[in-house]
Amino acid sequence: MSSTPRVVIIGAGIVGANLADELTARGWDRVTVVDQGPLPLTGGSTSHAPGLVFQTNGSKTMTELASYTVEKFTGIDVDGAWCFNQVGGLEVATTPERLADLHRKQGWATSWGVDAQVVDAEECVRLHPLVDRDRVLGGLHIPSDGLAKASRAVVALARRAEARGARFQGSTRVTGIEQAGGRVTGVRTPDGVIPADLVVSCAGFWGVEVGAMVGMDVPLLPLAHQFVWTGQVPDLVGRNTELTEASLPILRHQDQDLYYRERVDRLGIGSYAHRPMPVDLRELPQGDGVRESSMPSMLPFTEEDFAAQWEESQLLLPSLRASKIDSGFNGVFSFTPDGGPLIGESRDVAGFWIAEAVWVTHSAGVGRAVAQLLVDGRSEIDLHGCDVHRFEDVQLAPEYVSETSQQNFVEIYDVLHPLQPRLSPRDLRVSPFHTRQRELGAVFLEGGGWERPHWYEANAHLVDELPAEWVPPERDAWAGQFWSPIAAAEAWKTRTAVALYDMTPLKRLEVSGPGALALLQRLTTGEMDKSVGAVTYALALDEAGGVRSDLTVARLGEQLFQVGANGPLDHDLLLREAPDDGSVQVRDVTGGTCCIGLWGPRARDLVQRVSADDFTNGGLKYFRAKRARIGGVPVTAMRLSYVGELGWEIYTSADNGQRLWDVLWRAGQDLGVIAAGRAAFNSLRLEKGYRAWGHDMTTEHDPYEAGLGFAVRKQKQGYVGQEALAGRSDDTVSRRLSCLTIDDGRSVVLGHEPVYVDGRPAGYVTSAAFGHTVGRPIAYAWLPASATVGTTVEIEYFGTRIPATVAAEPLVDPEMTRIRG
Ligand code: FAD
Ligand code: THG
Repeated sequence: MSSTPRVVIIGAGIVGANLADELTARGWDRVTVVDQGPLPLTGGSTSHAPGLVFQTNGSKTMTELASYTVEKFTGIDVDGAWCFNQVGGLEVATTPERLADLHRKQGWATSWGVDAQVVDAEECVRLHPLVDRDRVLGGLHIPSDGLAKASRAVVALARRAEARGARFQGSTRVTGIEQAGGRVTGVRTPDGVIPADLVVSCAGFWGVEVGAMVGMDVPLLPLAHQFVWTGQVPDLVGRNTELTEASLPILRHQDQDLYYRERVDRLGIGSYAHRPMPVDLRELPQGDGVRESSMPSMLPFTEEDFAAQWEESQLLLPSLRASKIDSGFNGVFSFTPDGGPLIGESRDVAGFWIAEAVWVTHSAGVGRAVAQLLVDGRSEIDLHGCDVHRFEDVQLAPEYVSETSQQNFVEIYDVLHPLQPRLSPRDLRVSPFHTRQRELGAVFLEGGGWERPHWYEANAHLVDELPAEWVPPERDAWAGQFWSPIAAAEAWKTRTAVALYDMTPLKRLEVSGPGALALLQRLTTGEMDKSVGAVTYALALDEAGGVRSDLTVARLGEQLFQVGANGPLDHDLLLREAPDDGSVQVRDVTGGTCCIGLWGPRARDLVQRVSADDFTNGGLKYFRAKRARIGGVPVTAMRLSYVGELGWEIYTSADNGQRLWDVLWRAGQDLGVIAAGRAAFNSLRLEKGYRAWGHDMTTEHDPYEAGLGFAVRKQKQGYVGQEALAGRSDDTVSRRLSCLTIDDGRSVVLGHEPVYVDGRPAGYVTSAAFGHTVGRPIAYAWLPASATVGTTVEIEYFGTRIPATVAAEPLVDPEMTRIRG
C-alpha cells in the first residue's frame, strides 16, 4: 500500500491533467482528478483552446514555464497524433513602435534562453505567405513556438497518469471542502466525500467559487474572448493533412490585437480588440447541461464585436477575401490584476492549494512547479510573480480585481514601458505626506496600491543649478519615458545636502511575543539575539539556500521586532511559519505608520535643530535604532540608508506623519533640503550596490551568487537553508550578480536585456539606472563568475550592442565613510 498523500485535484483541464501527470511521475499514485463536466471534454477553457504557444515574455519565470510546456508536449501523443506541432511563431509589426518592441522582445527571448530572430518583411512573407508584404515592417520569428493540442494533451496526460495509478472521474461536481483542525480532509460531492490529504483546485475560471469554499480570495476574473474559424481559404488548400493540421507559423498581429492559426485549409482568428466582457458564472450551463454543443466556456458569438477585426484580418491576410467567417464563439478564460497566474496554498486551511489563471502555454510548467512544491516543498523555477499571496489586501477587493483584470485584457498586446503605471484605480493608498507631495508637484507612479513620488516638479529649478559633471546626458525616447532630469538634481542634492524620501510603502511587519526571537532566528541568516536597539540586515532563505527575501530586523524590545520587508510574501512567510501556540504575533503595521528617509551629508545638522535627542555618531550608531522625539513627534529612528548616505529612516504613526514632514522641511530650508523621489532613489541604491529582491535576486540564487554572503552569519546554526549552504562560499560560485558600467557614459538600459560575453549570450540585466554621482549608466546583471572585474561585455538594447565593463562594487563610498560618518 502506497504511503504517499492522497491528492484530489479539482478540474481535469490542461492544468489538472498536467499536475496529475507530474505528481504520478514523482511516485505519488493516490491522485484523484474530479471534474464537474464529462471527460475528456469537460467544457472548461481547455476544451476548445486554440493552443497557440508563444513562449517569449518579459518575465523569466513565465518564459521558462512555457518552454517546459513546449518540451513536454513535444514528447507526448495520443495514438501517434501530435500534442505539439512546432510550426514556429511569428509576430509582425505594422508600426515602427511595434518593430522596435519586437527587438526588445527578441532581447527577452535571448535573456531567457529562447532562440528568436527579428526578420524583415520579405522573410515574414516567406515564413507566412498569406501575409501582405506591404503591410508589415518586419517580424519576430521564434522557431520553437507552435501549436499545443490542449484537449488531446489532456487525454495523453490522463492516460499516462492513470497508468501510474491516478483516477479521473468526470461529471462530479465538488460542492465543498471538508476540513478538520485547520487542514483539508477531503472534497464533498453529490456522491459523497472523497477523502484527501491535499486538495489542489485547478478549476480555471471557476477558481473564485472553489476558493470561497475555504474562504480564500482568488483574484481572477472570467472574461470572454472572441475566436472564429474561417471557411475554406483557397490559398491554404492542399497545404496540410487532417493529421498535421498546420504548417504555417502561429501569427500575431498585435497592432490590431489579433492572432491566427491554421487548421487544415482554414484559419482560426482570436481577437482581444473588443470591449472587455466579464462573465457571470451563474449564467453558464452546469452539470448535465454540459455537452460539446453547450459548453460553459463557450458563449454565443457577438458578431458586431468582430466586424472591424475581420476587415483588419483581410488587410493583413488578403487571401481571406476569398473566405468567410464560418463559426465563432466568445470563449471564457481567466484574467488577473497583473496578468500572472495564481499558485499557492490557503493560509487558513492547510493542504488546500490552487493553480489557476494558467494558460495552456504555461500549463506544463505550472503543473511541474506545483508538483515540486507539493513533493519537494520548493519549485526550481522562482514563483514569486505567480504566488496567489503576492497581492496587498486592497488588491483583493472584487472591484479592484474586476477593473484591473479588464484593463489587463485591454492592454494584453500593447507596448508597455516597464515603468508605465496603471491609470485607474489610483489613489488607493496614500502616505500622510501626500498633501505635501502634491504641493511639491510630485509625479506619482503606483506600486502595491501606493502612490509613490517618482520625482518632484518643485525641484525643476535645480536642474539649471547642476554642476557640469552632474548634468545627465539626453536619453533615447524609450528610456526617456517616465524619467526627468529632475531626478539628477534630486540625486545631486541627496549626495551634497539632504533629502526627504517617503519610505512609507516599505512593508513593515511587527513580530512580537515570547516566541518572536526564536522565529526570526529560525527564518533568517542573521544573529537576532542582540541588544535592544540593534538592527540586522539578514536574508530569509528557502530549504535549498535560495534567497526568499532580504530583511532588516530591528529589535525594539526584548520581545518586539520590526521587520523591514519587501512585500506581502514576507508577511505570508512569517504568518505561516509562526508557531500556532500563540507565542508570536505577526502584524502588518505598514498602513498605520509612515516613514521618512532623511538622508544626505547635512541630515544630522538638520535633525539636531529639531530634536533634543542625541543623533551624533556615538548617540546612534550605524545599524542601530532608538526612540526619540523630532519636533515633539514620537519617532523610531533607524540609522541605515538604502541610498548610501548619512541619515535615518524615521518612523512614526500615520497621524503624526504630516507634522514630522513639516518640521523637517521647515528646519532644513537653509540647508537645501528637498523632497526626492524613486527615480533618484533607484539610481543611488545601485551606486551603493544595494540589491532589490525580486529584481536582482530570487529563490533561484544563493547568497554568495547574489553578493550577499556577508549577510550569512558564519557561526549561526539552525536556520532554514543552513544545510544547503554548507560548502558554498564566494569562491565556489559559478555565476554572480555583477555590476556593469556602460562605456559610452550615456546609454541607459532598463532591465531584462541580454548580456553578451565573447559575443555569446551569457546573462541578463536585472536592474539599471543612470549613476548620477559616477556620471555613467549602471546595470546589474547575472553573469558567469569568469566575467571578473574589468571584463568587457555587451548589452543588447533594441537590437544594438552597447559595450559595458564589469566594475568593482560598490561604485560609491566603498569605504563607508559617508554612511558611517
Ligand atoms: P479549464 O480547462 O477551464 O479546467 C478547469 C476545470 O475545472 C473545468 O473542466 C471545470 O469543469 C472544472 N471545475 C470547475 N469547478 C469545479 C467544481 N466545483 N467541481 C468539479 N470540477 C470543477 N491559452 C493559450 O495558452 N494559448 C491560446 O492560444 C489560448 N487561446 C484561447 C482562446 C480562447 C477562446 C479561450 C477561451 C482561451 C484561450 N486560452 C489560450 C486560455 C486557455 O484555454 C486556458 O487558460 C486554459 O485552458 C485553462 O486551463 P485550466 O485547466 O486552468 O482550466
Ligand atoms: N529599509 C528597511 N528595510 C528594508 C529595506 C530598506 N527591507 C527590504 C529591503 N529594503 C532590504 N534591502 C536592503 C539592502 C541593503 C541594506 C538595507 C536593506 C543595507 N545594507 C548594508 C550594506 O550592504 O552595506 C548592510 C550592512 C550591514 O549588514 O551592517 O543597508 O530600505 N528598513
